[in-house]
Amino acid sequence: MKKPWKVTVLTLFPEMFPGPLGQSISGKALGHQWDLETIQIRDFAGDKHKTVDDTSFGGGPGMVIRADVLDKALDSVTDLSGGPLIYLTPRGCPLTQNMVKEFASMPHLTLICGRYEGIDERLLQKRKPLEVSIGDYVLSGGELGAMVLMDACVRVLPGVMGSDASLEEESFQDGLLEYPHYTRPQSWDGQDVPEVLTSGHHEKIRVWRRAQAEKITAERRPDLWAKYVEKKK
Ligand code: 6GU
Repeated sequence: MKKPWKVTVLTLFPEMFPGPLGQSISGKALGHQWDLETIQIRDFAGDKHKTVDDTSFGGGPGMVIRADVLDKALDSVTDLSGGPLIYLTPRGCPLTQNMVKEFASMPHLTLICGRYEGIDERLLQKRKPLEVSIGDYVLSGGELGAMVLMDACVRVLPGVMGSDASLEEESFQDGLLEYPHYTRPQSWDGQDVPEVLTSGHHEKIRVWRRAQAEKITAERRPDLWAKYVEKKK
């Protein structure tokens, strides 16, 4: 059997994992299509008090994770060369589906989760991780960001989603938001399912869904809509 896709997470809160990734689609695939390893950064502290952070030189609020402690934790990662080293931080490059597909195609990811105000800049200078953000808001730590990134990767691994058809559908609608979905009952709360969907006319359904996806994208996400229009030209 081929080695499963693997993620190593460095964190001060390993108990948070697998958390929600132990449920649903990613949970079923855990131990099969992918593996998760956590490393407690605190285990690499040098003093008896297990100190991992200190105050910021120059003053200001909050604590900074020490470069020496995190560096030792990274030395303990055996398969660092199997893929990118990623630091989850609000100042990183915003995560996209293209990045997700690229990360999922590598054998191994190493994720650094920061807490407090951040990490000593010298550790970043030495290890040069790819800095990744999951959006323009501030979380109290990188752990939720790491879980978001892993969830997005796991669902595109071969053999994880029930049928690869839904992933194909996703790429077919590339750059557009999802069209609306309906299921039984056909009439509910005074609302009927659009007739075209029960017509059995596959080409008409395809055209209707495309038009709906375009309408929703244009209304809600002018940024995505502009890219889509540009690409279609
Ligand atoms: Cl990855 N970490 C933190 N702490 N805050 C964030 C984030 C990550 N992405 C957006 N905000």
